[in-house]
Amino acid sequence: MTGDALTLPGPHAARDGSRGARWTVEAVEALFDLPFPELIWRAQGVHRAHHAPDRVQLSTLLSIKTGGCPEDCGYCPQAARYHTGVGEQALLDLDAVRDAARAAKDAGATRLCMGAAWRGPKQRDLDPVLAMVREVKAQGLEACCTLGMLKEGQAEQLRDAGLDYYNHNLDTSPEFYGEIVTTRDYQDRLETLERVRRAGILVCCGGIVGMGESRRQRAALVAQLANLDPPPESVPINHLVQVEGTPLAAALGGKAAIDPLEFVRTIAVARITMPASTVRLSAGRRELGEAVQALCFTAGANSIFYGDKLLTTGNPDVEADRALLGRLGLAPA
Ligand code: SAM
Ligand code: DTB
Ligand code: SF4
Repeated sequence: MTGDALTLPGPHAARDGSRGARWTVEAVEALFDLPFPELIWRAQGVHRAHHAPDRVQLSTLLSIKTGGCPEDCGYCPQAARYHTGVGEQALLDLDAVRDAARAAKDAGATRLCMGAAWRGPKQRDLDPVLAMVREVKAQGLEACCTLGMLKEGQAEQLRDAGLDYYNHNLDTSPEFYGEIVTTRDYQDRLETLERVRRAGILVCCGGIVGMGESRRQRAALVAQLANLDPPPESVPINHLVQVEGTPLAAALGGKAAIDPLEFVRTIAVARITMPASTVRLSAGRRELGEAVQALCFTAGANSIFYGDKLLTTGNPDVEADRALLGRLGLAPA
């Protein structure tokens, strides 16, 4: 193959001068289609131009309200309607959050991400969460929340409490979304993201791969993320964790829906299309194994969820992660 054959379209320049460059699905798919070494080489180049190549940001997850969720996300062990063995727990108290924040900081994390299994918070839910945000900040950590859809005014309250990031994932492409979730739509997700952005909170927004989507649909997810204006500061790329009792685990039967190298490609394409963003190698690291994780870092991932647990499922333990980063010559950011 000649060098010319690898010349690809990049983002389209803004037509009206008001928005940033836009990626077409075709241009993103063309990146996916590159020979693997070429794709990784390009991603590594973009990574080095925008980030310290040997640094990895560490975020610790804490489930502040577990299970019993009314939504029907086909991947999620916390949806009340699926029988996954995840029971419903009340909102954690402030002392438990303080303890978790201290433990995360002592272990070397710089951010605590608090997740709640809600469609969205009611005001009586939000008040105690605001106190949690203040407490996490008082412990010297960045604070992130993922609470579902936000109503008018709620993002401003979170911002005033000191929230740094709000996580709200687009999860998959607009075309595939309706096959995974029916209790809300893509536009609902975009509206919450807009509220977060307008309030001046940093945006954490990514998705899940390995749900049975096509490569084109993965490309369409990445294009959606990259075309947010501006792109999210933080982009979590999750590999589906198949949890027994969820519709997706039943449909896929415990067999991974994609080749692990396709997951690495997704990380590389996210890195190229969102050069300044932090790309987080998120759920599914235990299942991916260390060699694939090493490829993900090489492809431009520069953040992980760090701690023995995600929200309800397992994550590599902190000693294993420290050892892995050490073996790769990577250091916490
Ligand atoms: N309820 C809120 C919401 O849906 O926005 C916040 C918590 S929800 C658990 C946060 C994200 O976790 C989801 O958007 C999804 O991307 C991810 N997630 C949930 N279950 C997962 C699974 N089994 N594998 C990979 N990612 C998952
Ligand atoms: C994100 O993108 N992944 C995290 C976090 N944001 C909230 C959640 C992963 C959850 C994996 C399944 C579980 O542990 O319940
Ligand atoms: Fe509920 Fe969030 Fe799980 Fe969907 S992903 S079922 S909204 S906790």
